[in-house]
Amino acid sequence: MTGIGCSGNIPVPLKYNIVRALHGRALSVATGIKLVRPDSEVVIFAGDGDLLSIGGNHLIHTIRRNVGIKVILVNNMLYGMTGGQVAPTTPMEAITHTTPYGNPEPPLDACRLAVSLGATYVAGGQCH
Ligand SMILES: Cc1ncc(C[n+]2csc(CCOP(=O)(O)OP(=O)(O)O)c2C)c(N)n1
Ligand SMILES: [Mg+2]
Repeated sequence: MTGIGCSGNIPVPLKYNIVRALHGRALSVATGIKLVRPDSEVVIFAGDGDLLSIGGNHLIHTIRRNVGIKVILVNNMLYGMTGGQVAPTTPMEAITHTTPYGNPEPPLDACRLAVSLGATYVAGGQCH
């Protein structure tokens, strides 16, 4: 499964069946696939905007339901595909196209959110 965003291109070269859902809805479509095909391995690649902003509601309830899917949240701390707008993960004071004077809002910690909702496995990493 992929969301819509730069990160949605990650699985494209892989030889798997790939479904692209509407921006923010990858979790819901993946839940449907897993329920219909419980023996399938369902993995989502999607961005921080996709999973935490427009799809934030779905993230909460997908974790709560624990249907057995894996989510790779690719956090580049903004909306990359649409040109670099502020996202819920953008650090405070960061300059983006929509925060030219610096982001006034504190960022959301996706790993802590997932742990608080009872996700069975949570890990975070950094690339430089
Ligand atoms: C319903 C809907 N709203 C808005 C958009 C426009 N849109 C496309 S990609 C994107 C944000 C992508 O950001 P992110 O999910 O963080 O992915 P990135 O490109 O940073 O990897 C938005 C808002 C859309 N395609 N569909
Ligand atoms: Mg992003």
